[in-house]
Amino acid sequence: MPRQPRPEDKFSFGLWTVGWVGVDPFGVATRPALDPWVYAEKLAELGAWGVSFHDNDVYGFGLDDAEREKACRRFKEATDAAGIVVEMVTTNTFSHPVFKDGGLTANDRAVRRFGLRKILRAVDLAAEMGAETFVMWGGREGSEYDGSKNLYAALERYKEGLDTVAGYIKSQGYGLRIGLEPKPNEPRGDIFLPTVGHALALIAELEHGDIVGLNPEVGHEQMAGLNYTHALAQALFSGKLFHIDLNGQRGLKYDQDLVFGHGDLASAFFTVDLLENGFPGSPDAPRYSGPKHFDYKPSRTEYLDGVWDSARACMDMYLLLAEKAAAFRADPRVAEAVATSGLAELAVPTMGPGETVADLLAGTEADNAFDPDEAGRRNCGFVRLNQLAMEHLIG
Ligand SMILES: [Mn+2]
Repeated sequence: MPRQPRPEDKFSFGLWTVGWVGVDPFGVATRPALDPWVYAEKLAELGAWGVSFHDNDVYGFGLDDAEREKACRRFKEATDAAGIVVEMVTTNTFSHPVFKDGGLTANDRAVRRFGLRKILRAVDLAAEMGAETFVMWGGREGSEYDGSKNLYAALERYKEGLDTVAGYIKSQGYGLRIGLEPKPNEPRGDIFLPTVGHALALIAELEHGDIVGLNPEVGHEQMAGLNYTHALAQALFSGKLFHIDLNGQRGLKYDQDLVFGHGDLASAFFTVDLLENGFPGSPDAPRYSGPKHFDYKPSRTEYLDGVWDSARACMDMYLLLAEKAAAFRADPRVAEAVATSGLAELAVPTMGPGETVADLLAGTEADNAFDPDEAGRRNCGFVRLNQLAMEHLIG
């Protein structure tokens, strides 16, 4: 039996996740599209706390203001009635052909102006809906051919676009923060801001970077062969972990968007351990307390029952892993293995209080007696520690 999610778990789903009808580059839909409010009501029934959407998940691309207003009101009434929070809103600047060369970094200036105006309208919508995070995934910001882009100007335009949106949020007094979502490729051959590190570097160049942070996605980091837990850690270290996208990915291939934990299970275990238990030995380090947002796709083999099964599975995987991680941390054998591994010592600064570089170069009595060969023979015990984690994970 799946575990019953609680509101304090803050599980949230994109409308486009359960709403994906199975269209892929090789085939048509394998299931029907339901109205957006039906997905929200069903997610609430399954125990989700929140929901998120792209502007065009709720109203069509070409709709006029009155139709747009009507669809948004209908959706907001449904979410309020179902007791589900709209925690994040984002903009679709990738589906329509106008965005085939990007929304903020298209060579065509008229397209960029159109894209920026669409994003600013979605910011207003996010504020109306009471969302706290505005995610910006630049899926079409990129290139297939390096000769087709002035890469310097592309970064300047990305910066200009982000500062315009962040400046607008501040000028309107909206309580929104922007979460950039890195991805290395797909749909573009190479997407700008391919990893968390690239995004942090651009944020550091922004005028309004204080309200711009990250929304790292499991699969997007793993598609680049990177470690998602390390990505979360780096974003936390920089005070920039504003939102997360959980899903599953199995290695360096197309964006699979599997159920959370159905990809690299050991990695998912340590992700949940970090989210639930924090950095071991650094109790004062930043923690993530935002929504656990799932951005996955119910596999194309599933009909509607399978859609709900997969949404339930995302939440259940997280809760199962949280139980395993808690048991791992509480195990006295783990405490002993942690002590052997010297894990706690990493939190001790390398230099002593008030110590100068000259002091360090002169060395303490211990420094001068230090035997590197003996230290090189130390058994770190990391394998034993990891085996205990695996024992808890599959035990
Ligand atoms: Mn995502």
